[in-house]
Amino acid sequence: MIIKTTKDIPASEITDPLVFNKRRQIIKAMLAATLTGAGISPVLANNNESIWADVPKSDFSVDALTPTPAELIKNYTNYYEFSFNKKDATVLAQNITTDPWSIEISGEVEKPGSYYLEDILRQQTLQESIYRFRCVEAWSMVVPWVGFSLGSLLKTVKPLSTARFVKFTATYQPEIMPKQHNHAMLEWPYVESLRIDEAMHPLTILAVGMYGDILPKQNGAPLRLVVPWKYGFKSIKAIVKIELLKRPPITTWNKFAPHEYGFYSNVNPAVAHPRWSQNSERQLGSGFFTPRRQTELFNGYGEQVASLYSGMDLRHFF
Ligand SMILES: Nc1nc2c(c(=O)[nH]1)N[C@H]1C(S)=C(S)[C@@H](COP(=O)(O)O)O[C@H]1N2
Ligand SMILES: [Mo]
Repeated sequence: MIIKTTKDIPASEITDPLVFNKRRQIIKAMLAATLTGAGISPVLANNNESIWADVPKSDFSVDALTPTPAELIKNYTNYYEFSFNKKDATVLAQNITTDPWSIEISGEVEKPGSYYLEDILRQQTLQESIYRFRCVEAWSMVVPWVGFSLGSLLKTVKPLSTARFVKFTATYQPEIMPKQHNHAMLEWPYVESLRIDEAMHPLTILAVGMYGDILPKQNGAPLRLVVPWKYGFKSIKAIVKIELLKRPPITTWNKFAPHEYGFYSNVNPAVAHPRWSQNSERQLGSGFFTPRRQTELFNGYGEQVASLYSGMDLRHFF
């Protein structure tokens, strides 16, 4: 369902230069209006703490999963543009300006263009998706994301039949992202990609929030990909460009070490990383004596996604 709020908030108000600087507040007001319009509790209008506390649950959200405490998710971040150290990355990421933010969508589409994030949000239905998240480094967590379906966004720009891959590009801002001065190891900006059917799959979301509130900067604000059946590095943060392509693009980690980081990077306990096993994982927040979790094929989402790879040798296409 697409909830339109154009009636509630005139477009003139959104483009007004005075209001321009307050886009974050606009998003809050807009979402409050959206949810009220949908008959959902308007509590959030005055509540700055968790603006999206009442968004409906996605069909793919697993209630039985206990989310990892927010403080752990916020303080254990991989954000290589800022630092290779998880704590430093968290601190340095606070320098990113996420507002205003626009996203270019181009390539094999009928309607390419550049869109302000809040204009995209006005067309999309936000949902909470409680997903498992598995990093290739063999740690994992459970995150209550707030986001919308990537497929639903892609449909608005009308992909051509020639579109077979989706390329995502993260922001490039060496002024505030110290590691982007060095292109020797990783190439910048950070790039990731999905096959078009993976991108259109309803499990695949673009997240703008977590724990009912705006996404913390270190977790990829204002907009990041979340593909829960793949290793975490596929879930690119701070996206500024989405391109639909005929051919698979070169991606950051695959280029850096092709034998270690495959294009697919589906979570698979049977395919070890060349330097460590992927058979089990350390759950963030678990105690010293808590046993490691047995890693599941497709991170436990096999029922939903295994058919995307039927007939493929997952060892070869790792
Ligand atoms: N732009 C960008 N996106 C990124 C990364 C990064 O360094 N830069 N790291 C990836 C990796 S390796 C992981 S595990 C997840 C971490 O997400 P989190 O910090 O929100 O837990 O983000 C992924 N997306
Ligand atoms: Mo990762």
